[in-house]
Amino acid sequence: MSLQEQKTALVGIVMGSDSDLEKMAEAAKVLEEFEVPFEITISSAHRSPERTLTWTKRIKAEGGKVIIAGAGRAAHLAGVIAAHTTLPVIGVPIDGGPLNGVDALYATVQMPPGIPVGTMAIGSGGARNAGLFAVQILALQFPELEEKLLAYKAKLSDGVAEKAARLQEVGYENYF
Ligand code: RP5
Repeated sequence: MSLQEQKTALVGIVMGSDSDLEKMAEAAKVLEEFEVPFEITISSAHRSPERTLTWTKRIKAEGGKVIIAGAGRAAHLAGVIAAHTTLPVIGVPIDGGPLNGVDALYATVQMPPGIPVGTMAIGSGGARNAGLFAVQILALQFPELEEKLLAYKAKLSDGVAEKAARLQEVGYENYF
């Protein structure tokens, strides 16, 4: 089945609270950019454990291939989800609390051996990378995503060259 024929979500995005949304929206933006069907919701490992479990099971049952989970503070969301599924789980530590996301980073990345969570950087940059990482996983199955990823990387590279060229505009000699 091609990506265009895909009717249900390939990626499930979940976050612990609506206070995470501003950061986690970056993951959603990437999936929109790459036209990957996804669904997004809020569920908490601590406040709504049953809802989290039901959502996790449903995503896989309906054909989801990757889960992105973002949470702040004692961020157990990605780890709990990983405990309940064989899908790859990408964790995003959110910098919402007084420890600026270092708490969430440790909670997300320090999984016990046996239950991996692919942990991204703290905050919106990590959420963006989570979206891209999900696309890279899906590109193994959908060749059109591989094409789009190559174009994306070429654009990134062009952007660097443009920035270097602008150094001349502010008086620096551009050697490369
Ligand atoms: C975590 O606690 C959530 O992921 C959020 O980052 C944090 C605070 O949640 P709220 O008190 O803003 O709802 O579980």
